[in-house]
Amino acid sequence: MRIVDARVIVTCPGRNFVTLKIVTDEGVTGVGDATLNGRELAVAAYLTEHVVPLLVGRDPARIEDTWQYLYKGAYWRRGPVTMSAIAAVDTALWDIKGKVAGLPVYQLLGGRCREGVTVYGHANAETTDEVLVEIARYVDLGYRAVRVQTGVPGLAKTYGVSGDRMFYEPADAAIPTEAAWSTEKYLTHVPNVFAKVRAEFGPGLKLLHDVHHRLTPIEAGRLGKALEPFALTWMEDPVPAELQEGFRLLRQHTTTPIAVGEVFNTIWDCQQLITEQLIDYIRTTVVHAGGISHLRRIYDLAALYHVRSGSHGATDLSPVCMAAALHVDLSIPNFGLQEYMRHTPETDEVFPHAYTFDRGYLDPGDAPGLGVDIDEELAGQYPYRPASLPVNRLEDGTMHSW
Ligand code: KDG
Ligand code: MG
Repeated sequence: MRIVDARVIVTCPGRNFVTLKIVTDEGVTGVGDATLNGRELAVAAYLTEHVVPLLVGRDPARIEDTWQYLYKGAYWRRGPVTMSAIAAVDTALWDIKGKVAGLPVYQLLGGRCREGVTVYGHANAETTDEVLVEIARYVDLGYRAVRVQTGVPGLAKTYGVSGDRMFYEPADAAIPTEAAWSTEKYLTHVPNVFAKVRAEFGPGLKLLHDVHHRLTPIEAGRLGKALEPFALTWMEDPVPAELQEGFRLLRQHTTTPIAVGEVFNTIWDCQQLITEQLIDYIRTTVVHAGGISHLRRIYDLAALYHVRSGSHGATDLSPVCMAAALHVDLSIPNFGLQEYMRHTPETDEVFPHAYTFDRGYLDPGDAPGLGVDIDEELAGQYPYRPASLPVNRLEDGTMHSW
């Protein structure tokens, strides 16, 4: 079998997605997600100009060799653009391998390790009273784990709080919108929110919170300590993670579990975090961390060090990525949680998929391959729209982490 074509499809059914579709001479096709929020066209160009010409004529069965060829062959290693492009190829080749074998990809990865993939949803609202209502909505839908974000009194806009509650979309304008940030106001407010949430929902519900890289290690230590009585499942991205050794300081001050990794691209971004046991959950996922092959490598390393998976699953990761993530989630021994922000009906229509949600669990289904496709004709009706992620400044105007 040979690859005869590879198409890069950019579409915007409510938000932008980049998808690679690989076509073989026997008519079998595979899809891979290549979406990099706010930088979509960079990955589309990388694929179109530099990767697709190398794929035509190759044997689609040689997944690892193709990964190594694209990674080592570029000379310029790592980085979100390169790794998202490699991820798309890798994912599409696993899809083809599954279809050729007549098996869902999770069977090729070793089969089921659990009955379903436990997911967490996003409850968000301006006020604590409103967020209690939102959490109850997820509990009614059967969710066992909920991420909780609220507005911060005195700040006009806060990360993770959306007008449209189920479909949070931060990339809202061509030129980045600007928000103001105060660490002091935030640190005073958040423990009060979780005190009320825990009192209302009791000990059974898994609670999570995303700090979105905004604190220093010692500030994060203070927050983690203040949240200990409310037994969070994790505190996410407490600090910007370029400085892996910075987590040592935070770790000395709190037993609140730490999750990190949605912006990581390779195992090298989290090697120290994992091997020094500085984190509890690694949140890399298929599209931004080099595809199914490389993600498995990260999760295997993590398994040795008691670190569990917590794959990123925001709406800017397409249903193709979600499907691929579920096959990995189902088949690894050290699965923790899977983020599940629902896609809009328009997105779901462009990407017909076999995965289903039932009482807090997702299941990839048993269709051969990944069980997801792109309706190219429908995708063509939604042209690309420039959209950037926002930026964040301190109240005096200093640029801060978003
Ligand atoms: O594109 C950026 C989003 O994916 C990110 O802000 C979402 O932090 C996020 C999360 O945990 O889902
Ligand atoms: Mg996050």
